[in-house]
Amino acid sequence: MSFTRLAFLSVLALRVSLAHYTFPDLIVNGTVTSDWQYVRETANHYTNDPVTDVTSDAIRCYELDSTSAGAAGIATVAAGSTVGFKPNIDLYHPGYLSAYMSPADPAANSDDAGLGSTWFKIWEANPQYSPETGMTFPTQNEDQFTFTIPAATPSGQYLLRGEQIALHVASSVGGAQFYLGCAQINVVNGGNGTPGPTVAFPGAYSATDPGILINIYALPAGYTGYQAPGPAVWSG
Ligand SMILES: *[C@@H]1O[C@H](CO)[C@@H](O)[C@H](O)[C@H]1NC(C)=O
Ligand SMILES: [Cu+2]
Repeated sequence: MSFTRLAFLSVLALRVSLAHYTFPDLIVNGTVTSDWQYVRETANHYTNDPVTDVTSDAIRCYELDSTSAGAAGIATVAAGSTVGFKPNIDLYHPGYLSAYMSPADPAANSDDAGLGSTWFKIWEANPQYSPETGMTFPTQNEDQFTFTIPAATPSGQYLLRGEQIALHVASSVGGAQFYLGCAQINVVNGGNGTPGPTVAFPGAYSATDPGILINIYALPAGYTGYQAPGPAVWSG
């Protein structure tokens, strides 16, 4: 084997081993904001390692420490506008994407925001399935994901939680990898909707949910499609 080819393969191996990520950048008003400007800095800001225990507090916002909330700003966002998250590298893993919101009390940058059954899902991007093609992942390798804050969302401060559940090694309990972050936002020009159903983090997921414990390379006979974990999407 030539040295060049060996070097190439080493780089490839390195890239695979580093294929974890964070979601440090909130996208708002068509602009990618700075790292951790509005997203609470996460404990994996250096390692990029995922959360793998759905019962841990880290599944909520994965904060670095008690300074994460106060250190990040609060972005003003109009209801009905497009927001999103940009990971630090492309979404290398196949998975399921979603976004949740929680009305923040007393403020989006308070440590207590996001506790209790306060989270509602506003968006998701499911793996696709057909018997002919098997399971496919339209969002894999994207460099960002964006979605709309429902126009009916009441004005006020919220945590906005973006998440990918990566499914490449999800065939055993604890194998699915949760990449996530929480942005602090202030929704303006809101509506009169009643967001729901609501869930708590931890609590929303079980390690054995069919959308979390799944062998995407060997789907069971008679498989009919991806079953997303968590509540139904509230579209306002
Ligand atoms: C986004 O645009 C709105 C006006 O529609 C403005 O009030 C808000 O400050 C902007 N947010 C950011 C983070 O730039
Ligand atoms: Cu990874």
